[in-house]
Amino acid sequence: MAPTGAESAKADVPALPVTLDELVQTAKECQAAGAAVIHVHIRDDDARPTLDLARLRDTVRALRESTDLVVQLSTGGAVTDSYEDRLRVLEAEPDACSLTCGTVNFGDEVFMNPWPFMVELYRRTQELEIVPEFELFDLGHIAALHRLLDKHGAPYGGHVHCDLVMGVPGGMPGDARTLVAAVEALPEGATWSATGVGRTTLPVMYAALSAGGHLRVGMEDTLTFAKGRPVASNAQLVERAATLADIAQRPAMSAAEARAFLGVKA
Ligand code: KMH
Ligand code: ZN
Repeated sequence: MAPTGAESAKADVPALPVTLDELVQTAKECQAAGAAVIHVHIRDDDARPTLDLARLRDTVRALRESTDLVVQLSTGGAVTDSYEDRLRVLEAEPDACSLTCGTVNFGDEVFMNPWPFMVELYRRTQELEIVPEFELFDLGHIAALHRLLDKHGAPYGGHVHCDLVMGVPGGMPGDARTLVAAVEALPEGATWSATGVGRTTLPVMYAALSAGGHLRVGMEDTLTFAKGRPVASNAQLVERAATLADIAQRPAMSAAEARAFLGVKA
């Protein structure tokens, strides 16, 4: 579950959780609705994206006190964040972190993930025993993931877990045939979730459920619930995903099951 992201403004999306209290409340609601992992971006007092380390530490602590969710901090941040700040995120000691496997056009911006940065981030996850979730925005990112594993060994957690982020303008499209192509290219034994951004939310969710994947949903990626109907809350998106997963006979994992599945440090 990805409740906030770095791209939307609170002024435009009043339901977006931006304070610590809002984030914790959202996390509790989403866990009750079936979420097991929270992918976290935080905001400053003016609701702008920040990677402030003290705030990240407070956030990890507060989420652990109030929920059992696997706490996965974003190392992607906002497109304007420095590599140094993005690497420092790991010092907040999360259970897991995102690790994007290549640069990608990101709407009108560029989300920068050059090879040396990827390698440094990966080595730090191994040293600090933080489970990386490999974020794949494009098929070329999967080739970079293979190269990373070949050169730098297995991830902490014991197996490779990925998230296909589909439908970003500039990345791979969010449709079933692209999802199948991406899944077929993943490393042997990898597990994966998928996320469809914007109007690709539902096609990607159905495709992921039928192809054996897990789901990431939330207001980082989806602001429209249905045509003409803005998302009311993150829990609304989690409830829909959990319902579809139940119908597909692939019910959501508990947070405890997700911890064991991902190999999170006890
Ligand atoms: N906000 C994007 C530039 C991640 O969290 O690792 C990057 C992003 C990916 O959201
Ligand atoms: Zn993110």
